[in-house]
Amino acid sequence: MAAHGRDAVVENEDRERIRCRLAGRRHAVVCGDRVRWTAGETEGGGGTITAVLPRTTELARLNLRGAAEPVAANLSQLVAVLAPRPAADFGLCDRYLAAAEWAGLRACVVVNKFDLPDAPALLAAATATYRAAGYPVVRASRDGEGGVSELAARLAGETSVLVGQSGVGKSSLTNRLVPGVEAVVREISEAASAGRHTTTASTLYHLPGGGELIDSPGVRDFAPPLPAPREIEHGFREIAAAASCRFADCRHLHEPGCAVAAAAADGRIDARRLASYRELLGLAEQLARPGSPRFRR
Ligand SMILES: Nc1nc2c(ncn2[C@@H]2O[C@H](COP(=O)(O)OP(=O)(O)OP(=O)(O)O)[C@@H](O)[C@H]2O)c(=O)[nH]1
Ligand SMILES: [Mg+2]
Ligand SMILES: [Zn+2]
Repeated sequence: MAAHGRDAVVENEDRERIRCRLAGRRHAVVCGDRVRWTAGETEGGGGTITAVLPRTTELARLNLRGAAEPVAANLSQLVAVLAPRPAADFGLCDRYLAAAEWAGLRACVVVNKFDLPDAPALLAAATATYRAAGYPVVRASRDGEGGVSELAARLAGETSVLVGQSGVGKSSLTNRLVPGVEAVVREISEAASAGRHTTTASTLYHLPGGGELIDSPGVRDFAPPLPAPREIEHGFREIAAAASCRFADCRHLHEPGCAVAAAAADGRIDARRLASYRELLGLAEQLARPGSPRFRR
């Protein structure tokens, strides 16, 4: 349900929660993991995680040392949350969506805080970019009638993670989507961050209509571990779909007969998405060079 370093909250079949500690040194445990555990003999009734079961999917990020670090496991869907405030970062959203593609997750984009005056303009921009790419774009707001109904329908039956910049309203949406959870969230975040209501660890909740929702800590930036250069285009589904180029190994930079460049020139592919693709391709090629230093942010 939640993990922080070697400490985790585990839920059993009866939905009872047990504080557990991960045994051994080699493995990490993350939110969404399925684990084998044993009840502790100690007072307080904690347990020990003895094994992390194989993951069906994994969302990971590059950490500060340039190594892949799992963030959440066994997901079926990534939900990228944008808001008018803090100002939406489409490049960040592109990197999250690419991570979802490489990890084999469904993905959608939420334009949150729809009560704010500049939200309709953001929805128009996000729709133009992401619906054209093949992603559902839904509006949401923590308040008001129907504020989360469209999103709730998207989450039903899925194991979803809410991701995005700090302050876009992920926890507020979680509170609205999971009745009765608000007090717990506030309590935990106040204890952990001295009154700042910012999420410090991913936490999994059961949705009332079925399905699971993970509220994750906001980020300032996010980079996924990159696949080989040839796989980068599969992080951008509309680019991969348009890539009937003259050369089979076209990188969609400035090659003659590039179908992707042609699609961008007549507006069928968003120029900003193509720029995000080229940026990640550049990084992947840098990493693939023999003897290249590891990617640092
Ligand atoms: N106007 C408006 N403000 C909102 C809405 N949802 C959240 N907020 C405000 O946005 C701020 C951040 O909300 P959170 O839910 O804590 O955002 P978060 O994405 O969980 O932030 P991190 O945990 O730091 O990643 C708070 O001050 C909320 O009151 C909304 O729908 N409309
Ligand atoms: Mg939060
Ligand atoms: Zn091309």
